Amino acid sequence: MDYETVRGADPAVADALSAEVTRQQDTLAMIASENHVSPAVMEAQGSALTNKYAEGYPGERYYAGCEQADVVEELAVERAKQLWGAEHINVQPHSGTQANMGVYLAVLDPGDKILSLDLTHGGHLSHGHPANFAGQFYEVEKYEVDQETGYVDYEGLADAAAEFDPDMIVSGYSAYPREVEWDRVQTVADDVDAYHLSDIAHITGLVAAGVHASPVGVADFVTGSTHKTIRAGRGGIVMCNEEHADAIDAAVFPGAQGGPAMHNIAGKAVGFSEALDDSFVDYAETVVENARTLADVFQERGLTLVSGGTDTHLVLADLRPSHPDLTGGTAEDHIADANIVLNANTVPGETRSPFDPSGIRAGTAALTTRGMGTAAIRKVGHLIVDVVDAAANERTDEVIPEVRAAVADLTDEHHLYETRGAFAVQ
Ligand code: DSN
Repeated sequence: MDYETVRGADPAVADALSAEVTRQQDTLAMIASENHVSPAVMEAQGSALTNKYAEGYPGERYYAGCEQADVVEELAVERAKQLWGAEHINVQPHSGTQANMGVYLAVLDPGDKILSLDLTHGGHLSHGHPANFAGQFYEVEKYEVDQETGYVDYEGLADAAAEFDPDMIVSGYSAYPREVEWDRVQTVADDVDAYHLSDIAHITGLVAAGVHASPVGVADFVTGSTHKTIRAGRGGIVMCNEEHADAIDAAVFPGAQGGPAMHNIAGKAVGFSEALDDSFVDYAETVVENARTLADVFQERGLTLVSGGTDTHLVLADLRPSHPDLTGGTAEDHIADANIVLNANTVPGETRSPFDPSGIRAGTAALTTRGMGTAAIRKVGHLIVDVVDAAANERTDEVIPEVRAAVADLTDEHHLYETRGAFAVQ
């Protein structure tokens, strides 16, 4: 990808865009919230719809000239309904956080109470962190995972709900490797007469493929992002029953947003269509199988995993027991130096700063898109631990060049835009 047209207009940006493609080709993307979309999704996102204002919804726009915007949005909605089975889906949120904002605005008043998982236990900023609007507009209390097991402490959640009497309980997490028991959260929400928002941003694709239980039809609201385990480009969605449809639509626009990013909605439509292909189920199953393999290798090599494994696309390692003097941030830097890109992450019972926490989080969605199976993932797992061990033993100068060479073999074998797994595009 040379970005020739951009280069003619703006060589500096073209250089950065080309270098980014090279970076993605030459590194292993293991940030659990990242993936690689198909060229078809990218082309749709780069389409003329970026020029169009289309405030409103199909058939009810505030501006003229929205015929094609309507076609694209209706396709996105129809395909999303097939993927997740919700009665009503709004595909306009610019991101998962904007989707959550839409839900809060739809049914909460400022000052209402939200009960959500602690950020250091796997929650998300938009579930009520003080630095986010949700923590500033609403009164927020936290529940936790059981620090022994790493699983959501559903009894603790029930106790916290009985004491706090929330208006909304948020389930669905950003750094939680286990299957969420939506019914158990719903029971608690019913007991305290609270709304239940299930934020499946990380597992949207796993839920669509049926490899993780679905909260649709259980929780009042389900939000997701469209660029993590589903490869439909950057954005968000909100799902609900017809009962809440008008409130959600009004909360997303004009409540939280102005004009929808129609080019991104086109990307969603294309990505959803790709995910409706039978091959997507194979993809999602392989993502989870690969994450389990990564978890096995990490444990064989002595790392301690939060919850002892995974049911999803991600693993979360607590470095403190095996490498007490190595922070997640230092590990992340050295691993990145070896061309494997993952992120430092807080862990339950965190004793360090969120800016340099004690864990590392790694996901398999992007590597699976590159066509990697368990044999390749085993190699990757060993390479990561080679670097972690080297960082703890001050042997990085010797080990990182070896790991970089092994990563280059893997990235050459699993080329990004020539053999994209199921799509085999270009
Ligand atoms: N930043 C995303 C993640 O990495 O989990 C969530 O928004």
